[in-house]
Amino acid sequence: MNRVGILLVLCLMGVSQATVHTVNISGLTFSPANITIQQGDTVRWVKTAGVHNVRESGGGADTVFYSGAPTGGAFTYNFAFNAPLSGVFNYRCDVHFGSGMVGTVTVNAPPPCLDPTDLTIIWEAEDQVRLYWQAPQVGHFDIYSTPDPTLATTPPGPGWTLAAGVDVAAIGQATTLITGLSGELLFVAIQDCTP
Ligand SMILES: [Cu+2]
Repeated sequence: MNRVGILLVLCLMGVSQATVHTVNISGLTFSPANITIQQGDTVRWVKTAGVHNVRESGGGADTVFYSGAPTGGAFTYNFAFNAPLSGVFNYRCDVHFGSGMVGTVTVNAPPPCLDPTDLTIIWEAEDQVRLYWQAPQVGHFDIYSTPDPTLATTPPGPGWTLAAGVDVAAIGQATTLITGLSGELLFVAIQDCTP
């Protein structure tokens, strides 16, 4: 049998629900002082009293976030950590950082999406294929197959079969072997990139 293996790669970008994380400014502390959020989330600093502000500690013209000069009374300051922001952001109160009034926001970025050029399909036998990742990506990939080429534009749905689930746990190469195949097959790799 003359096999046809066509590999399609889809990256599912689900709708990620952005979350608002509240940091209370009370006394000489940010509470919680250290938080971890997902890229796209917002941090809301809430102050009810005292002369304080919020400034990302990098300082200078490239300061990522800054609530303005310290003021008394109440304020609410929101900052959305949208792409491409990621990593650890140190911040402080300009008045009281010497007394330890500092905090951090750690922003987790979603995993990079699968690049189709990093994935190849190799027929190793009549009934088995190896999918080969030259992968700078990590994450979980679901591999679906179908014998019906007319379904190629609508994967995965009715007529598609889950052939394998692959966890690529580290940057580098990864392969997976799918056996017990029959007929001409199309393959599709699905990565869920929803943060
Ligand atoms: Cu302060």
